[in-house]
Amino acid sequence: MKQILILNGPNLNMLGTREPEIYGRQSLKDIEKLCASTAKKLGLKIIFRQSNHEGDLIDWIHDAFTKKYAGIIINAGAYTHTSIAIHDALKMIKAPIIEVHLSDPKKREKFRHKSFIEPLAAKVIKGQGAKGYTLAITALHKIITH
Ligand code: DHK
Repeated sequence: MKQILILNGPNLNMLGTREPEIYGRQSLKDIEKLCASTAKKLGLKIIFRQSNHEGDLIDWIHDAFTKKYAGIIINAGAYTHTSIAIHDALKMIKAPIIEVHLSDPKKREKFRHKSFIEPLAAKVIKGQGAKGYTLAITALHKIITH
């Protein structure tokens, strides 16, 4: 079964209680379950991770060199807008990358408009809440089965 890595950055462990009017009421655990069932239907297995630390996310991206992932879905949280280190790690990855955000950062504060991940992403899914993660899995599935 093909495996996909789903990475979540800082503060996403607080989903459900964190600014629900922006990020929704579903917890990260709810999103993980949603992702697992969507992936299962498509014959994919997910590895779902979250960290508040930039280095953890980079180490997990590096895992893609030893473990075979068919693709990576990443919501790097605020690191999206700041982390050249995550950009550099993702740049080494040959598998397709999908960037996902619950909100639409381009419609929010100016400091959220820049994404260091976007130039590397096969697709960016934003502003669709938790459903965006399922759309990201479907989009990735489409890419890897074509
Ligand atoms: C999540 C965050 O934590 C923010 O820092 C980003 C993103 C947006 C989201 O919408 O999922 O700016």
